[in-house]
Amino acid sequence: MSYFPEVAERVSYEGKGSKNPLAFKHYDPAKKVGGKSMAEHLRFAVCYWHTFKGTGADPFGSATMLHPWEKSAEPIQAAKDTMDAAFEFMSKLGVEYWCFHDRDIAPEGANFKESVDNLQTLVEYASEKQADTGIKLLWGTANLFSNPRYQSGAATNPDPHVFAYAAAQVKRAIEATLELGGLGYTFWGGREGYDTILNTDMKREREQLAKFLWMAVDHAKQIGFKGQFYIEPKPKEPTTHQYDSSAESCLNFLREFHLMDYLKLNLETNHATLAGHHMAHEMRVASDAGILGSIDANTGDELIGWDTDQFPTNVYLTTQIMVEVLKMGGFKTGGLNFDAKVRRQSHETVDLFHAHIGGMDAFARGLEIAWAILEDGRLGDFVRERYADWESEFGRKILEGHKTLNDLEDHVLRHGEPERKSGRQEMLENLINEFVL
Ligand code: XUL
Ligand code: CO
Repeated sequence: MSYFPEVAERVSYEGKGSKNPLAFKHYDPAKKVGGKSMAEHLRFAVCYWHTFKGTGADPFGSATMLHPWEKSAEPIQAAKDTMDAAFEFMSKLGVEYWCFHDRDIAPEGANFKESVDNLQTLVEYASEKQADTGIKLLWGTANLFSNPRYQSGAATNPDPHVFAYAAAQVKRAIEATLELGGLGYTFWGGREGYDTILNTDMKREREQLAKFLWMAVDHAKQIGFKGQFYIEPKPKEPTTHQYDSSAESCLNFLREFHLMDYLKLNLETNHATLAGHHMAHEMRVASDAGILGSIDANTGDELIGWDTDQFPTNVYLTTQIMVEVLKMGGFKTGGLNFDAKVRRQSHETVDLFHAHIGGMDAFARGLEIAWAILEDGRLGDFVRERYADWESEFGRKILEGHKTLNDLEDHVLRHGEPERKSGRQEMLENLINEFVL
């Protein structure tokens, strides 16, 4: 049985002139960009939660997407049907990776034991599907935010019983990820923050979160899970203030609790903009600290203030992202996970193909442009030249600690006013457009 009859075989690359909405115009998986294929550079992943479980519901209205794979009244059957649909979709799209939350793939049971059994049933089912299709798990995670028990947080809950529940759930989710050969495991602290500081002991809650992560690190060691752990920054929503609010706040947290060697960042574009930053800024922060791990590829809406999780189609954005990815030498364990959902009115299954094809094409084009910009070298040369005086004897001596404030005052008295130099912002924007346009 096919859930996606509108796409008969695998979506193919037809090139730029194609008018076929179900073909790639730029993403040619085998095409080499600087020695590596597009597929190897981009490492696309489909996210289970939006793509197969998303309903189109918003704060003003109920579901518009009634998926054919969720028709069965029997929850495990519905979960298996959803898994069939997922692997059919991913195979037809030609992506190599997927990502899931425990509660996306298997329904929560009447008690914890039943939830564990449900998860195990679906992990075994997924394992067969992975073997049949060759599709691999980029990362797994646990949903520690939907169930009412987590209303006041999971690891950061005032009640250690809830902490224990979340810990047990994470233990099982890491084990599921290990069983599926996952390359990574993500912690997004859905409700790890506060709604009001009036009822919150922030110091204690952050310490609890650190303890929780340390316990996960220890458990991973104990069971032989060698995948990469990530935390995913997001400043707000659902809570007023999330503790992992930005790349910089995550770095502060990881350094404070000595976790730098164990976690990298999974950065999401819409989360960056909610934090008041460009994605390129968040990526540079993580990359400079050596902990840029993976990307949740989406985008926000310029006019709506919440996390709209739209598919990325802006080539300027994908170019900036790929410049940072190439500069760090490419993904190691991470990839580009489409943590994105089709709009409420795009309720047909074919819309899922349009959305992913558009995102993949935008990133393929962004990759080519980014490669060309870096190969051209003028941008890098400009930045290097801008700081060249720090490589002079005078500059180096300051940084090496051989100059005092007295020495610098002498320098100013001797040399007077510094010469001002243009930052050349407009020239550089035009340079980028040479490649984008
Ligand atoms: C929420 C979000 C999550 C994480 C995984 O904004 O991005 O879907 O990616 O829990
Ligand atoms: Co995300």
